[in-house]
Amino acid sequence: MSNAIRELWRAGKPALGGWLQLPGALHAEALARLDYDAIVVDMQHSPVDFAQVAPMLVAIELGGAVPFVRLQENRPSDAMKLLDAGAYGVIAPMVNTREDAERLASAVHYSPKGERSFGPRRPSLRYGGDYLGQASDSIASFAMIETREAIGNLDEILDVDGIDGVFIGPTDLALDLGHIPSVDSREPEVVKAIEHIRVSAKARGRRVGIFCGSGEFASEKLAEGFDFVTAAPDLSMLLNAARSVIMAARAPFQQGEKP
Ligand code: 3PY
Ligand code: MG
Repeated sequence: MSNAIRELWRAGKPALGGWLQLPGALHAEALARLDYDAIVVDMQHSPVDFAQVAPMLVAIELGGAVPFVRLQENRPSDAMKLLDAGAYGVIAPMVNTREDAERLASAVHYSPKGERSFGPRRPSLRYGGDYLGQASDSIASFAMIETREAIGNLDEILDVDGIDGVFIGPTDLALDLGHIPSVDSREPEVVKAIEHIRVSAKARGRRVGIFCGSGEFASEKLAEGFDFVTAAPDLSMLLNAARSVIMAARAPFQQGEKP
C-alpha cells in the first residue's frame, strides 16, 4: 500500500491538504472526511504536543485523508517518533542547506537508505510484517524553503535523494526577504521567489508544495502546477466563519446597539 498522495502524483494530479493548529481529534476527523487529500498537523506554530498529535493522526486516517505533520524543527528523533505514531507525510521547517535536507531524508528511511530506527508501532498495525519493505514508499517528505539561504542552496537541496521535494513557507520567506510576513502575498519579490522555487523544483523533477491562507490563492497555485497545496489553517477558518456569523447577527442593528 503506497502513500495515497504519491499515487495522486503518479497519476499526474496534485494534492490538496488541510492544516491544523488546534489540538483535537474531533475536528481533525471531521475535516479529513471532507474533500482533502491530506491533513497536516502543524507542530511548529501551534500548541499541539506529542500526546495530542497521536490521536489526531488516527482521526485523520479514519476520516480518509493522509496524515501529515509539520515538525517543530528538523530533528530526526521527532520525525521518527511521528512516523511511528502514524504520520505518512513529514514536512520539515527551515531546511537551509543540503546537509539539512540530508538529515530529513535519513530520518524517514530505514537502512541502507537512511538511519530511521525500527519501532513502527502504528504503521505495523496497517502494514503488518510487510512494513519494512513498504516503509519508504509509504512516506512522503518535504523540505521547507523559507529563507534566502535556502534559495541560495536550492539546487543542492533539490538534488538530495530520499525526499519528495520542497514546500514553500511564504510567511517566513517574505520576512527573510525584508517584507511583511503575510500569506498569499502579492509582493513582487516574494511572488518572484516563489515562482523561482516552483520552476527550479519542476526542472529537477521534484515535487513542490506551498502553504496558502485561502482557497482562492490555493486554486491559483494548483493551476500553476504545484503538487501539494494546503489551505487553510483551522484557526483562521474558524475566525473567518465566526466573523461572518457575528456580522450577519448584528447587521440589522445599526449605530452599535447590541441586542
Ligand atoms: C511559513 O509561511 O513560513 C510557514 O512556515 C507556513 O506555516
Ligand atoms: Mg515558516
